Amino acid sequence: MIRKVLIANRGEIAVRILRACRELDIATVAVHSTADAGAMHVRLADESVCIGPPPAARSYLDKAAILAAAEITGADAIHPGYGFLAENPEFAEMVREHGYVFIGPDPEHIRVMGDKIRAKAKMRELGVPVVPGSDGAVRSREEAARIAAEIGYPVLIKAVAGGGGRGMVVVRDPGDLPRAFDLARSEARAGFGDDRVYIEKFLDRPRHIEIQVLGDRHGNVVHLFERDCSIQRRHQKVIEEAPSPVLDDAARAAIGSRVVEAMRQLGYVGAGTVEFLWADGQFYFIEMNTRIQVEHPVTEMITGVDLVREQIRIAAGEPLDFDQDDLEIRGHAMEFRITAEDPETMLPAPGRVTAWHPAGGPGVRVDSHLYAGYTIPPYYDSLIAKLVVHDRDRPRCLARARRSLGEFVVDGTPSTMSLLRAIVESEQMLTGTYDIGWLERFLEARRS
Ligand code: MV4
Repeated sequence: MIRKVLIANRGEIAVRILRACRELDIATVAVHSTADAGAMHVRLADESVCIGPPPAARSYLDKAAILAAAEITGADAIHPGYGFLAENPEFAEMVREHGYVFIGPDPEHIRVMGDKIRAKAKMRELGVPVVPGSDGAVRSREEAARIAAEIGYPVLIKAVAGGGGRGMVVVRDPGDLPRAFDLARSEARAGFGDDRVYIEKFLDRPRHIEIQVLGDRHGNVVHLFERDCSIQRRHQKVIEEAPSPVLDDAARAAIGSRVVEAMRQLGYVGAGTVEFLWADGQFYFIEMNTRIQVEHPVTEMITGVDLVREQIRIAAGEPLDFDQDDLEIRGHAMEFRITAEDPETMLPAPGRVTAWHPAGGPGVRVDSHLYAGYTIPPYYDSLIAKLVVHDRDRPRCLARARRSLGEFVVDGTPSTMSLLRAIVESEQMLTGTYDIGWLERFLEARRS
């Protein structure tokens, strides 16, 4: 039985978790740095504990401080949110060792999926389609040349310890491979302290489509369809939508059932997201995220499932109270990430919110921790609000998005609002014919 949850996070996701707890009559403990003393999640929580100075390393990443706060307040469980310690297997183990429920997957699954080589090998073993490439790290130029010849050029050399697009080298010509292999290894050694690299077939202009799953402790696993996250800039997602404009029901059911079967065999518990590249009508697994994700609301809007509530219920040992046949896609949803950044340079632009008027009306949801007069601190990521819109179909959803972005006011700090307004007026957004590189090309064209 979970009676009190410590939320080991901040910002909009801390408010989101707090809301789910309140609806379950679960008491809430907020932890905060000195910079977040006046933050929304602190104001709304039943209790709060200051765990350190502003730097994340001294506060939201300080495992001992968080566990001490749980001890002081008598919390039963800890929800890590996303980012910070959400996918840190040592933290998940420490939480359990100290007698608290970790609201998340088993530490071993966090560990496996956090290693891209092990994750890919495990998914291939479980029958999930993966990008063709090397079977693990590649040790020599000769091995690299042999594998590249097998899978065909262009190929991508990826750093095992890389992530978020860092440590990737595209090779289009066999003559360039030896030098590219050495370059990738030296960059990986310098950048991540680990020079292991692996090779994959380079997929040109794919889409990024991810499948949401939930597994309970009674062997039940369901998928909650897909999210199309292809509109990204420098590996930061900007707009996500569900369902994807390119999938039909047959493709959706096929990949969904493959993923569910894999998660069932794995014995996965909790919320998870299996990420794919989609190209030429085929899915290729790239990564799995063992946490709730920023973009989870679009899935909630089309299925009616409260994913954070399900995380808490699963952690409390309760079975899912619905099965796959109960789930269906209702309408269409889009999420727009509003960040306190200069829209041109993408540099963080902290500051004081002088005017705050979130959009509203039918089918509009705003997940945010902002309020008028709030000062956005410079120490953390720049996400300030998620505008999530839903309607019966994609055209209506897009019209609602345009209307919502038009009325949304956040003044006092630069934001990406103007960028989002430009994107929703674009041809590619209208037709849904974008790929992972489209936004960069669109912005480049606007600048030139
Ligand atoms: C790829 C790829 C093309 N081919 N792998 C970027 C970071 C990590 N999520 C995997 N990434 C990619 N892996 C192969 N074999 C293109 C990307 C990629 C990307 C993937 C998803 C969303 C945005 C992206 C932006 C640039 C590159």
